[in-house]
Amino acid sequence: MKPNELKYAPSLMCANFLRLEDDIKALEAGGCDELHFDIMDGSFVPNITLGEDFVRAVRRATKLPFHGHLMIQHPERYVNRFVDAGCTIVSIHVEACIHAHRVLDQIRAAGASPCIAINPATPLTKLEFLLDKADRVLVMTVDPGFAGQRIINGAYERVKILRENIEYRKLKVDIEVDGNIDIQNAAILANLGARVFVLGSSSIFKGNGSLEKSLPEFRSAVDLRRQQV
Ligand code: S6P
Ligand code: MG
Repeated sequence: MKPNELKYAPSLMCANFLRLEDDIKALEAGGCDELHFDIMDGSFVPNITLGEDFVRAVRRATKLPFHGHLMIQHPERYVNRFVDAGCTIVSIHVEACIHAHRVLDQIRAAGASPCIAINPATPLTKLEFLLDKADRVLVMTVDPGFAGQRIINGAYERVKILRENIEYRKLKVDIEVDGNIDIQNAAILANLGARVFVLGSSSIFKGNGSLEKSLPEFRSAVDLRRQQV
């Protein structure tokens, strides 16, 4: 990613499944950078959501990068299946796998970009010896499991600390934030160092407007708001 570039990743869990193909085309027309797939197993998180068949079906509709956010225990069992289905970026949770180095290597060997995800209550020090294995950190700004939650305030400080650590170590790792990303939160988090933003029911999927318009409007609104926060 270019140093100051911001990317937006609509979360398909928040989309209207009855008109998914039209909405994906609208998101593409609106300048969408990548699509975010929330994969939940009913164990690591209470909810059960999308699976590999869903990813495979959406892959037939677009060439956009796909980020599979695996909220599942022992994700090493499923990494290759989700890459085969079309994921080009795969996140595993630091809380969900015992041998995280091996799983990040597994993701890269499978041909995808490895990302490490971390819950709001997990100390950032858990990432210390993993950062050089990942292209990206997915900082959860809510406890994962559901859309429509409120941001946990510690998220801001966590992004700041993480960015400083990455810069100090001269690593090439992007920070992505996920959960209750609205214009205000995105602007603050962008100024603190976040570069990729998951968009759900707090932003472009709120209401029933045109996604082709709401995505570029959100992008412009964040750019403007960053000068005020
Ligand atoms: C949450 C999941 C997220 C949500 C997204 C929803 O467990 O990882 O990706 O889909 O956060 O967005 P919002 O705006 O409803 O929080
Ligand atoms: Mg997610």
